[in-house]
Amino acid sequence: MGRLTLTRRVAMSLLFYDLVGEDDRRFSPYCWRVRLALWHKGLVFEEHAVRFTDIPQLYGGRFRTVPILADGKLLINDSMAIARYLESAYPNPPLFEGGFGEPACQFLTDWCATEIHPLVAKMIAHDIFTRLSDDDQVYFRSTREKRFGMPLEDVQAGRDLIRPQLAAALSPVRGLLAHRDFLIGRAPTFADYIIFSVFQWAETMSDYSILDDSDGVINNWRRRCASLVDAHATPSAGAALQSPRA
Ligand SMILES: N[C@@H](CCC(=O)N[C@@H](CS)C(=O)NCC(=O)O)C(=O)O
Repeated sequence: MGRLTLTRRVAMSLLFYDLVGEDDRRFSPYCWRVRLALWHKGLVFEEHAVRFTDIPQLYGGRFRTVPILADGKLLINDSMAIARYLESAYPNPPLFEGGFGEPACQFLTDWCATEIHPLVAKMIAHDIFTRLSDDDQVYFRSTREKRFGMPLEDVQAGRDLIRPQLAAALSPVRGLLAHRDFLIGRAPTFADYIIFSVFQWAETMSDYSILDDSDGVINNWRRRCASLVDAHATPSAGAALQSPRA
C-alpha cells in the first residue's frame, strides 16, 4: 500500500472569527495578526466573518472582541493568546524566533496598543465608519465618539498633524529595520505581523496614506511582509486581502 504524504499540516477543526466591513473588507489589526499567523503555519482553517454587532451573538455572548479561534472545542480570544496557542499546538514553522521571540512579541503588542493604534485610529476613524454596514455604523459612531469625546469627522480632521507623530513613534521599528530585513530573525515572524497588521488595517479602510512615501525603510519592509498576503489573496477576496500600495 502506498504511503500518504501530507505536505501541508491540516487542521480541519480550526475556525477563525474575523471582523468584516462593507465589501468584505477584513480590517481588524488584531485579526490580521492571527490570519498571518495561520498562513505562516500553513494551517488550513475555516473563517467566519462577523461585524461588530454580531460579536455578542457568538458563543452565548462570551466574548466582547475578535479575533476568536476555535480549535475543536477549545476557544481562544485575544490575538497574543492565539499566537501562543498556535505556537504550542503547531510548532513548525515557529512564529516566535529564538528565546526572546515570545516576550518581545508581548512587548510589541502592548506598545502597539498604547503608542501606535491610537494615532492610526485618529487618522482613519471616519473612513472606518464609512466602510461599515449600517448597524455597525450606529454602534461604531456611538462607542468611538464616547471614547474620543468628539464627532468622528472632527477626530479625523486633524490627521495631517498626527502623521508626523506616527512617523516619530515608529522610530524604534525604523531603527531595527535599517539593519535587517525583518524585526526578529531572517524571515517574518509574529513580531513583523503585529506591526504590519497596523498598515493592513489602515490600507483596508482608508485611502489616506498614514506613512510618507519617502519612508523607504518601513515601506520596503512592508513590501517584504506583503508577500505572505500576495501568496494567499484570491481574486474573490476583493478589497479585503490586498497587499499594500506602498
Ligand atoms: N486584546 C485583544 C483586542 C482585540 C480587539 O480590540 N478587537 C476589536 C477589533 S480590532 C474588537 O473586536 N472590538 C469589538 C468592539 O469594539 O465592540 C486582542 O489582541 O485580540
